[in-house]
Amino acid sequence: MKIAIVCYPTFGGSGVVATELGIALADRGHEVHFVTYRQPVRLDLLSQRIHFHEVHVPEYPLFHYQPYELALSSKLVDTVKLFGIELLHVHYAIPHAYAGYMAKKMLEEEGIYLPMITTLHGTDITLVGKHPFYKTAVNFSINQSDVVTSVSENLKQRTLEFFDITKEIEVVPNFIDISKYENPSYTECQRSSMAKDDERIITHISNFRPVKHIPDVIHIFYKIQKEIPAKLVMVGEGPEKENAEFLCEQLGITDKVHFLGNSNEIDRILCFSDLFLLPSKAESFGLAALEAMVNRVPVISSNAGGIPEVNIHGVTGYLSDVGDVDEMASNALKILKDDETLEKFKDNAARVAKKFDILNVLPLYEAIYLKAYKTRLDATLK
Ligand code: GMT
Repeated sequence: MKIAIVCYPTFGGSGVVATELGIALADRGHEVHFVTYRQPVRLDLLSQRIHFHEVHVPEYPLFHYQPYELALSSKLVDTVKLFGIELLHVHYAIPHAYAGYMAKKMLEEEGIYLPMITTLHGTDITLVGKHPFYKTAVNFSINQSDVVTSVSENLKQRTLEFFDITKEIEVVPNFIDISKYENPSYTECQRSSMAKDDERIITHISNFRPVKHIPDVIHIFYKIQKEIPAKLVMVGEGPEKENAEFLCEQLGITDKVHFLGNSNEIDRILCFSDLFLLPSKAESFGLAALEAMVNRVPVISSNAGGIPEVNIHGVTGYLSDVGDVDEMASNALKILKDDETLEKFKDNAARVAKKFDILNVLPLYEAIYLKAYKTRLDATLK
């Protein structure tokens, strides 16, 4: 099938999922066309069946806001016509579902029917999408999609609660390619570059937005390092990073915290991590937690949104109410207290992560594509 994928190309879960999905689809013989404003960060290989089409938004002095949706919908129409695209999959509703709908309508004028699948990822519903300024258009474009999917059961329920949805929402969880971890390309884990042998390594990876509760990460670590030798590795960039660095200074723990910035090699960091922290205020799924688990890293998290569908309390880590840093720190110490307990949690994390193997999830997307493709055939026969 020839599939166009629209996503955010930056570091962030929805873009990562869209990219990994596109790569896996191409491996299965589909022709995949990414349409976005920059080459997606995890797409480092443009193979024969993977294409990237850049959306340009030329600056014009009259515009206070550049019309990205307009440029995206135009690019989609041109790409569909030029490459004979049969299906459109947009990741993150805002503004992708809206631009996709416009492209659909323009193509219909020319007798081309383009089925559109919209995957809801999280803040496109819970934070941004339900804002009164966007809600009407988001609601409309979700309902105009041929198939709607959400990355967790919790996000599906939130969507039904916040919006007036007339479409069925299918839950397709995020995934991980387990085979990559069975034969890792990195041979040795460079733990000694980060910490001494007797120190536990705690890691957090995110885009450092307020929703991630970055100060909670620091406070949890502060409590841990008072009890046991430990280092904190902070991976990512974002608006909260500077405050986090300042907080570490205030608490006197700067020498124990490494800020690494954005990284494309998170597996090389997670391979030497003993614990992952995700105290988010909202999280539809928590892909970062799953990436930690597949690397045998237990997770201390909040119980927000869809996290409990991934991190299993008492098995792969522990869940606490948002903001309860005392409980999160004491649960972290429970896991880290001795090697035997830590090993047990590590094994559990890896075992539960296997449930989200791409081999289990890709067929769900392929079935959805076939269903959507059928609507195209039906429309063409009319
Ligand atoms: O929150 C992020 O880190 C980025 C954001 C995105 O859309 O890129 O992530 C959302 O989608 C991810 C992939 O489906 C989920 O794993 C994250 O939980 C979700 N983030 C939130 O709901 C806050």
